[in-house]
Amino acid sequence: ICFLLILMKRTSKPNIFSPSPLSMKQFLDFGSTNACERTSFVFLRQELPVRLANIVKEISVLPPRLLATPSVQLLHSWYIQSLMEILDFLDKSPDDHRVLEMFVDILESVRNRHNDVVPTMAQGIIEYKDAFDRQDAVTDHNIQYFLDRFYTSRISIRMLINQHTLIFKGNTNPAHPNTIGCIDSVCEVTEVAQDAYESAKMLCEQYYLGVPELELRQMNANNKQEPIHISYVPSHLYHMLFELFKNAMRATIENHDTSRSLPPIKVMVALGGEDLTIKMSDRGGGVPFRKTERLFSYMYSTAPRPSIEDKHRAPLAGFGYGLPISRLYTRYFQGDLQLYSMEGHGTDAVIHLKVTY
Ligand code: W6P
Repeated sequence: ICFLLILMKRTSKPNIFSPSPLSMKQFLDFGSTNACERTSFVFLRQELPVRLANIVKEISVLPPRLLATPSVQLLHSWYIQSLMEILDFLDKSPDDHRVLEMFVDILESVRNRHNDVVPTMAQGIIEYKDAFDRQDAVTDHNIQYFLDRFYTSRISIRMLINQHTLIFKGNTNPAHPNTIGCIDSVCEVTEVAQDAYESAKMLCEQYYLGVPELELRQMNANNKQEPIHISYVPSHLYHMLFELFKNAMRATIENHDTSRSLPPIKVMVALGGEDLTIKMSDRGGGVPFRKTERLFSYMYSTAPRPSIEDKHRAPLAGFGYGLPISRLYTRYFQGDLQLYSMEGHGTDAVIHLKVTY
């Protein structure tokens, strides 16, 4: 592994250690045209080590005192372990079906090993901040840069693993003929939005006395009669919308402490030729412009937390990493997530997704 890491030169020129990103179209094409397990195996046994090794390398150049925290050490060991397990397949025959079966099992155990990466990394950042640097801009910027790349890489690795294991284990799911791995080629956006609202509503009602209503509208410019559906990963979309709903609900309630009726959360879904856009508007009083960037900051989000005792009390606050990670999900398929706030009034959160046919 040391040898491998030394070989990975720091260069802008693509080489065999450079990741090969896949587009939504490539995922769809790959999964639908008689998906070949052998081809997928040969690609992944090269591609996953490249991506894992790049993460290991980036972890190893973290600030020494962050690298030294038990949480980051633990994470680091997971990545090295997974890297070794997958490298083990480089000399195995792709024509042996037992090798292919073993590979699927290894991928599943790799995925499970890394389930708690986000809270573990967050813990590391907290330890680092508590012990050393306070909120200085340089540290904040560097941590932001590292974590954006780290979590993007994690999203991409999990996507590759999920596609392979879902497509090649237990074969196709007859109940969902339109799914290709974890991609739904007719993902009903408003349905996902409804589901995300209902879940956030349950949480919200548990801790507050009320919940703002949902007003959901849509505009399909391509075909006014048709419901809106796109090729997308429903779990990603759900994750983002759930996060946005929690934020919008909390802001609305905290901004209307005494009044009886809460202004609704309005969601507009629009489909054009190129973009699918989802706008969620709350009247939660907004955030000052100077502070909107902080909503995406890992450093600020892990900042002086409401302490352990408060943990049961602030469920809608989430982990704090919800917004930055949601934005990474959108960017992973060339979309984006932006916040426009009017202090004194409310906030619009806008998700832009690229449409793939
Ligand atoms: C707020 C802050 C925020 C973040 C994300 C989504 C909605 C909102 N509303 O006040």
